[in-house]
Parts: sequence; C-alpha cells; structure tokens
Amino acid sequence: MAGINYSDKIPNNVNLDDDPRLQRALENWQPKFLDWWKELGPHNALNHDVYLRTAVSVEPSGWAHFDYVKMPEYRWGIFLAPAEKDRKVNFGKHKGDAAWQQVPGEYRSELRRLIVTQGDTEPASVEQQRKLGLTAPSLYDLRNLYQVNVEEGRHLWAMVYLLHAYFGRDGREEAEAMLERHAGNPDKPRILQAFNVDTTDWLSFHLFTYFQDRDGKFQLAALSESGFDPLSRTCRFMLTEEAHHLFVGESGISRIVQRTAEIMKENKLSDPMDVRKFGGIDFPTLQKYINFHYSICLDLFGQELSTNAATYYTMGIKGRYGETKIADDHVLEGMTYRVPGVQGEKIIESDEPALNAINQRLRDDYATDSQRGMDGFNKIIAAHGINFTLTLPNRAFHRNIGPFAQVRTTPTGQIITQAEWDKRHGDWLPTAEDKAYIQSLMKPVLEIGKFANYIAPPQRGINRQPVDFEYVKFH
Ligand code: BYC
Ligand code: FE
Ligand code: FE
Repeated sequence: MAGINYSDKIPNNVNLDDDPRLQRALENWQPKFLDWWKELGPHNALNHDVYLRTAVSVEPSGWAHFDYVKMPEYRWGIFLAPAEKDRKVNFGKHKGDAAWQQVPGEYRSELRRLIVTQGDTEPASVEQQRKLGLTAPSLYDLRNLYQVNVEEGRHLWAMVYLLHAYFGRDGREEAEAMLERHAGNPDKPRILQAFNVDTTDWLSFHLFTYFQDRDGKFQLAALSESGFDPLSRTCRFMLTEEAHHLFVGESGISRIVQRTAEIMKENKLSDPMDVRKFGGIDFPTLQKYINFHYSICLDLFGQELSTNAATYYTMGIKGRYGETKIADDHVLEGMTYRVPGVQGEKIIESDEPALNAINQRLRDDYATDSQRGMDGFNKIIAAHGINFTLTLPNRAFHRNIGPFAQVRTTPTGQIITQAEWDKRHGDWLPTAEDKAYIQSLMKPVLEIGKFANYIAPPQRGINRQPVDFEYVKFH
C-alpha cells in the first residue's frame, strides 16, 4: 500500500511518479485550479492562517494532521482508499467478474458522465459559499467553512484525476470545463440546479452541509460500489472527508436549535416568532428553510423512475447504497420496488421494476438518514420543555424533477391548485422578509471564543483544542 507522497508537487498515493505523462497533464491543470481558487474560492481569504487538517494516510486510523495553513498552500492531492484484494463487480450483468482497473470501452460515455456530474458539484459548492467568510458567527465556524471548502476542492481533484488518468483527451477537456462552468452563471451554469443557488447566510450554510452534502454521501456511497475500481476507491476515501461536512451541518443546526430553545425558555416565550425580538432564529423560519433545502436536494436524486439509473446499475458502474449488504440477487430482473407518483389529484404508490427505481431507492435511504438528525433536533427542543416539532416536508413538496414537478402540494403532501400555491407558498418557503431577517443577523463575530447570538457554542473544539482557540489568524 503506497503511502502519501508529499515531496511531489501533487501529493498522491497513486505512484504518479511512474506515469510522467499523467503527471505532466495534472501539473498543467494545477495552476488553472489555483487561478480558479484565487478568483472564485473563499472571498478575501488568501492570506489567512487557518487551522486545517490535511490527509497524511488513507488508512481509517489517524489520517489527519492539523496545522495552520494558508488555503492556497493546502496540499490538494490524489488519495485513493486501499485496494481491496480480488475485488469483484458486485451487481448487474457482470456480477462476479473481476472489478475493472480500466474503463470498459462500451461504458465509457456513461462513466464519464457520472464522473463529470459528480466532479461538477465540488467546485460549485465552493463558489456558492465563497462570501460566507465575511459574516462568520465565530472563528470556530469560519475554520469549519474553510475546511469544507478545501476538501470540496480536493474532491474536484479526485474526479479530475480519474478524467485525466482514464479518459484521454476528452477527459482532459472535461477537466478544463470543470473550471469554466460556474455556480449561478446564466451562460455556463453548474450541471445540477441545487448547485446554482447562492449560499447567502450561515443558516443556509448549515442546512446545505446537512442536506446537500448528505446527497454527496449517498451518491458517493452508490459510486463507491462501482465495478470500475479506481472510482470505487476514490469515492471511498472521499466519504471519510464527507463525514466531517455532515458533522458541520448537523452540529451547526443543533447549535442554532439549542440557542433558539434557550431564548424561548429564558424569556418564557409562547409565541415562537417572538424569538426574533431577542435576535434568534425562530423555529417557524427554520422550518421554512428546511422545507426549501430538503426539497431541492430530493431533486438531486433524479427522476423517480429512471432508465439511466437502470442502465448504470445493469452495467455495474453505479450501485445502491450498501449494495453488498442488501439481501437479494443484485441483478434485480423481475423484481419490484414501491415508487410514489401522481394519479389525477392524488399521490399514489405503485410497484415498479426495481431496476427503474434505483434513484428512488437512494432517495428513500437519504430520507431516512435525514430524518435521523431531525429527531435529534426535536429532542433538543423537547428537552427545553418547548412544544414544537421540526419535520421534513412530504417528498412531493416543491419538486422540480420527476412526477411531482407537475403538481403543487402543501408540505404535508396535499395537492393544491396553482392559485392556492400562489397565495400560500410564503407560509412554507422563506419569504423576502424572512430572508431579510436572517440576513440582518449575519454580522461577523471574530473575537476568539465568541459566538453570534443566534448560535450556541459547540460542545468541544477541533482536534481537542479548546473552543476559544484561535482557529483562524488574520493578517
Ligand atoms: N438537475 O434519468 P434521470 C455532492 C436530468 S452531491 C438537472 O433521473 P439520472 C456534493 C438527467 O441528467 C452528489 N438535471 O437522471 C454536495 C437526465 O438528463 P437526460 C453529486 C437533472 O441520470 C455538496 C434527465 O434529467 N453526485 O457530491 O438517473 C457539496 C432524466 O433524469 C436532475 C451525483 O449526482 C437535476 N437534479 O440521475 C459538494 C452523482 N436530475 O439524460 C458536493 C452522479 C435529473 O435526459 N450523478 N436530471 O439528458 C448521477 O448519478 C445522475 O446524474 C443523477 C441524475 C442522479 C444526478
Ligand atoms: Fe464533496
Ligand atoms: Fe461535502
């Protein structure tokens, strides 16, 4: 197992030294990546010293090293999880064959498309979050933002490596295009819609890392089942980084909920909206933001019935979540899966071919995982003796992809008319006024150990450092 080579220009554990052509191609792309980082990475932050972790090993035990780093000097590199001996293709029509170390010619375009779509989201998220550093609620949170940003940059490297190493000339072209599409650019937008929305405030940031990075977790998990072994191995290592992003989101929302609950309890508030008088984020507004972020993330799983997904599965290039742990034949011919849809004025469920329901199954797994954290938030509220329950909206609510894009529904999944939607959507999604209120709270708090009033301090610091540690130093 090759260790990580940090003496190289591009740190890696793939023996880049042995492949001078590939090394040159990547060294050619590297300055373009850095130019992109300087232009569209974290705003005005090139010179900060940030207490960041860097991978020193890909083994599950102790891969992290912590130190102050200026972000443009972060050691972005190429890290694959260790190869699994005699790994097989575990599903689809090649089930039982040896996993592929090269791209099977007949699946080239599908694999490239999946890798490009995955890769495109990574720099997109950095672009979406680039202004947040101006309004951080604390140094601790600022450091977490930057950690997430540099790792999303590394995730781009992971996909660009695959494109360069396995897709020849068109792979190199796709790698260039990753730096040409931009989040929210009307002419050259990012591929998936949820990656074109600006992340304008820290409530949205924490919901982004809770909901949108969780799509990353599930998509990466499905790709890590791939019969194309280099994709599997790179996704497996990416998942270890993803876990931190999800921690940032879940703990961030918990801390906001905690603070709101404290404000309500201390001031004996019965009307939750009164929290605004004390500068907190009231639960009804939080619920609207949850409705927004969750619904746009459900779209990221594609159509409820997808022949693309069936094809990827049968080819053996994208599996299901926890594929090898599922007790079935992993071929799915003739099997069915329950899929929601619309019939007239009603939301119905029907049994559909399991192969066509691969996207839906992943979305269901995602929904279950999303609910788990919500239960935790509700426990915090209940522990303060407050009667309020945060919920995930119905899967039909505010959708843009799949059968539910045709209808308007309430958050509980009642189909309503367009006229009623026009009248009521402000009860369910953030209004201009809600956004203005949240924006009014976004004042930077950069004193060591201090936190903005709308968010509780974390229980502990990063890497056993105290909460009042100087996580970011400015110059
Ligand atoms: N937006 O058959 P369907 C992350 C298109 S997040 C726009 O269901 P498929 C991260 C679709 O392309 C993880 N278009 O599609 C998180 C298709 O077009 P064609 C990102 C959409 O291919 C936070 C048509 O509609 N990774 O890592 O089965 C921070 C039919 O749909 C959308 C991946 O997504 C949409 N939402 O499913 C940083 C994994 N949905 O063929 C990073 C790779 C569908 O008619 N991607 N369409 O022209 C995939 O697996 C698939 O591309 C999708 C779509 C699951 C996204
Ligand atoms: Fe990522
Ligand atoms: Fe992430």
